[in-house]
Amino acid sequence: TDADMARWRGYGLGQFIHWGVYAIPGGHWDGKYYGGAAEWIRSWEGMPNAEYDKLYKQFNPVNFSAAAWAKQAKNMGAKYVIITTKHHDGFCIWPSKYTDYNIKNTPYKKDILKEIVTAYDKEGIDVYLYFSIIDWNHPGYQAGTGITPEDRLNWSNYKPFKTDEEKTRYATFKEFTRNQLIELLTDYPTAKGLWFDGTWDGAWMKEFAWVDQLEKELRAMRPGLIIGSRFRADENGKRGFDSNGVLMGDYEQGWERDLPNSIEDVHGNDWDCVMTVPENQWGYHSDWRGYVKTSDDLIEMLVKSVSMNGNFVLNFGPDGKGAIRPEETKLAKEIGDWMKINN
Ligand code: JFZ
Repeated sequence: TDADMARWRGYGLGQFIHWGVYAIPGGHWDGKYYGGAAEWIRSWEGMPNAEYDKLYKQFNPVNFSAAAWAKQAKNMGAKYVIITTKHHDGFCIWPSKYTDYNIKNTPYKKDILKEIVTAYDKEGIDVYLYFSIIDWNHPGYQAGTGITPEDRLNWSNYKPFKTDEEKTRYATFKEFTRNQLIELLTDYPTAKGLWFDGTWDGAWMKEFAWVDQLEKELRAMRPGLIIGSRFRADENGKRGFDSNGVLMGDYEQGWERDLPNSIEDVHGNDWDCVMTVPENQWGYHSDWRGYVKTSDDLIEMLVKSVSMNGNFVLNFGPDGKGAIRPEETKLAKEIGDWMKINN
C-alpha cells in the first residue's frame, strides 16, 4: 500500500546480514584460501555434499546475541534489516517443516530467525526476509541438470528440461518454494517484506506465469507486503522489468554494489543498493583481501543513495560463532556517530 511504501522510502539506511553455515569455514576449506564469495564455497569449490553436511552438524553459535546485533544496528542508524533466511546452499535458519536442513537439526536447535525478528522488532527496526530461489540442497532444484547432487551446484550448467520426469521433479521444487514462503509469512507475521535472490536461475525464469500467480498469492496473504523486483524475470531473462520496461515489484533491486550516476538513471522508480564492505564477500570470510571500504566511502554512498531516492543497505557477515567482526563493529559505530549529527 502507499503507506507501506512511504515507510520504506523513509528508511534511508538499512542493515543486511548474511549468516549461515558457510560462516564456519569462513572462506577456507581443506587448508586452502578461497578467494570467491565465502557464502558460495559449496558451489565454486565443488565441495562434496558429504563435506558440506558436516557444517550444519557443528553449527553452534555460542556468541550469538540477537539483542546485541539489533542494538548495534539501531546505534548505526539503520531503520530496517534484511536477514538471509535461506541462502543458495539451502540451509534454513528457521525450523522449516519442509526440509530437515534447518536450524532445529544443528547443536544450536533454537529458532534463530525468531530470535532475530523479536530483537529487531523490539528496537523498532523493520525486518525483511532474504530468500534464495536457488537451493543447492533440494533434489528438485534444476532437475534438468540434476544427474548427481553436485551437478545442481553450478547454476550456469542449466539446460532446459527435456523429459516429463525432469518437469515433475522441478514441480516438487516449485511446491516446496511456495510452501516455504507461505510458512515464513505465517510464522513471522511482523516481517514487512521479502528480498529475493537467485531468481536468475534458468528454470525459474521460464516459470513467469506461475511466479506471477505466487506473488499475487503472497500479497493477498499479507496486504502491504513489500516485494522487490528481483522476484520475477521476464521471458527474456531481464530481471524485474516487463517487456515494456515497466518495473515489476515495489522497488528496483538492480543497483547491487553499484550506484546510479544520476537521478535520471532511476527512471522514477524506488530502488535499493545493497553493499559489501570488502570487495565481494557477503558471508563471513576470515581473511579479507583487496580494497576494503572506509566509513567515509560508505557514508558518501549512503548520501548519494538517499539524494537519488534510494535506500542504502550495508552488509554484515557474522562469524560461525555468531559474533560481528571488529572491523564491521567499528564501521557501524563511525557511521552511527555521523548519523547522530547529520540525520
Ligand atoms: C547474490 C548472491 O549470489 C550473493 O551471494 C549475495 O547474497 C548477493 C546479495 O546476491 O549475488 C548477486 C546477485 C545479483 C547481482 C550480482 C550478485 N546482480 O544483479 O548484479
